[in-house]
Amino acid sequence: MKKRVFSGIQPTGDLHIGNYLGAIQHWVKIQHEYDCIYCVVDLHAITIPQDPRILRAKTREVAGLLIASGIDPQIASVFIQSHVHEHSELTWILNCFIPMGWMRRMTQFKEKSQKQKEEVSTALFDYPALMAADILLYNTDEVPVGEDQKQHVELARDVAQRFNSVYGDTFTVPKAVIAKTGARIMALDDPTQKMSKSEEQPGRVINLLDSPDDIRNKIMRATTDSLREIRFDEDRPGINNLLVIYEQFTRQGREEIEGRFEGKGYVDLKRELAEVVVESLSPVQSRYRELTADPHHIDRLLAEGADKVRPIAEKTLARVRDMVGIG
Ligand code: ATP
Ligand code: LTN
Repeated sequence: MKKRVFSGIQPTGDLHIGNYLGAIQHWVKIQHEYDCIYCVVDLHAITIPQDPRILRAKTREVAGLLIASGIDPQIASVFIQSHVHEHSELTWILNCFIPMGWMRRMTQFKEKSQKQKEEVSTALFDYPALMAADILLYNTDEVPVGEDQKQHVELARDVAQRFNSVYGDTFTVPKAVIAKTGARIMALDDPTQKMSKSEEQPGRVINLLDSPDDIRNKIMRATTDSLREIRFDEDRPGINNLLVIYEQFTRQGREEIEGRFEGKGYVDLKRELAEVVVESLSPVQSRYRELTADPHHIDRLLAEGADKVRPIAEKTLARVRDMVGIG
């Protein structure tokens, strides 16, 4: 029996090379080894205000890009969170078992809510409970996520253990799997900030659907420093970030890369990196175009994805309802 992996991604903006290198590439790689379920989490997206038309379009775009990046819907399952109603229902039940104190410790809420102050939704506070429901519905063993989501996965783990100790074995206790270093891609114009989907500043982020010219322009304008040497060095975040992107796309060793650029200038590195990124994204972009040529095709794939995972969710929820004594 293969171990079950579950992960999710929010359709809250344009997917970028940080998402690709830090998460999607890894999801593609593990799909043969694990029983993988990948979810586009539209219910999480609406914890902050969204334009309905854009949300619907982005949800399909993100799913399409996951598949175009190499996630094979015949091998892994790809679906939209709101297509499986069990996510919402289990969230409510878990809410009844999560102490306020645990939720108050969640650092992401503190950061995100600062921007919106009193306007912030109740659901944003409850975001980790929905995430716990996502994970626990599918008897998940492992959850590949970035460092920033580790605390949420640990909450899911704590809830599973608490529920199991009250009612007897119900949930598989999941564990977070954090990708190794090098996976954190920084913004091109400010390498002290993470490259992020919700950024609107042009020049910051390389999106997976950017044209070759946009990619070249953004990389040529990326912030570096006034030194000369091309070397992996975390104290020089600009040049380090460009080298990490080069490393991640080419899969070459660090010494080999430093050797290649010895005696060369930043412009040479940027030119070569731009071509590497353009060439790496080109097959993803053409698969995406093929996949979306018929707009109904992706919807069919997503309906099939939901049909495939729904029975697992239904079974877990039926057991939970029974244990809790509702219905
Ligand atoms: P948002 O700005 O909406 O928080 P995001 O771009 O940070 O979006 P998430 O939806 O939070 O993206 O993340 C999806 C996946 O991509 C996660 O596994 C996350 O760790 C990974 N990821 C996001 N940004 C980066 C980045 N800059 N470098 C590496 N991995 C990243
Ligand atoms: N919160 C995550 C997305 C997410 C997720 C999940 C990840 C929602 N549900 C379940 C793993 C498992 C994020 O912002 N990256």
